[in-house]
Amino acid sequence: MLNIVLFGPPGAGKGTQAAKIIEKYGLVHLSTGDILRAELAAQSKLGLEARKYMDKGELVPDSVVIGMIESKLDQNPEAKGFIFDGFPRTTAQAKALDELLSRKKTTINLMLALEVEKDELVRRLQGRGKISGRTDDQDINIIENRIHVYNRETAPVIDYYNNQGKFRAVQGMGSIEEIFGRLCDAIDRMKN
Ligand code: B4P
Repeated sequence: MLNIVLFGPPGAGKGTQAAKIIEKYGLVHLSTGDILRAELAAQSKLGLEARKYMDKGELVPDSVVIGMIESKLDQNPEAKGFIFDGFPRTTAQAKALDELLSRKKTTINLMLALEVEKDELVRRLQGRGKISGRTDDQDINIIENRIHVYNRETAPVIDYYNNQGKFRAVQGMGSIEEIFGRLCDAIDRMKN
């Protein structure tokens, strides 16, 4: 199996690049942001609970997202591999993911971390906010808080994978195709 964590701050291009990677490598896409937004649209109990955090730019509690990932892994027993997009976002989530995968006799092969300057993150998120209707992209205070929460709670996940020798930094500035090329190079180097 090929299991990749696609990592980076809000607006780094995780969702954009994940769509291209799954097409090229035939992996299953697991985006906690997408799953949470689907729950929100369905007005499920989980979605209504998650909204309280997402609307402030805070992280949804670990127990909620870990449970979501576990059920998605169970729903895809034949997968060639997974791309984890926006997960793990805390060290507790990273540890839980390792445990879930080891029960399935597999592991994370690579963590690809997109590096993008803060001004560009804000520009991209505000751009998306104008067309997507996502409320968390439309308010500069929420965007600033998401970046702050990333630096405080999510960036330490880099150390977790670096200690396992799985962390690769990828320049996330430039065109979508240029960045995709860099990600593919890193994946192909790891496979060969
Ligand atoms: P996510 O859905 O993961 O939101 P994101 O980080 O903003 O998305 P992403 O990084 O994929 O967007 P992209 O750059 O592709 O999370 C939303 C919320 O859900 C979180 O704030 C949190 O509350 C909650 N949540 C999710 N997962 C969680 C977890 N594990 N634990 C707890 N809470 C969790 O796209 C941004 C824009 O940039 C797009 O418009 C795109 O077109 C554009 N873009 C991309 N690449 C570009 C490029 N190279 N040049 C120019 N524009 C580009």
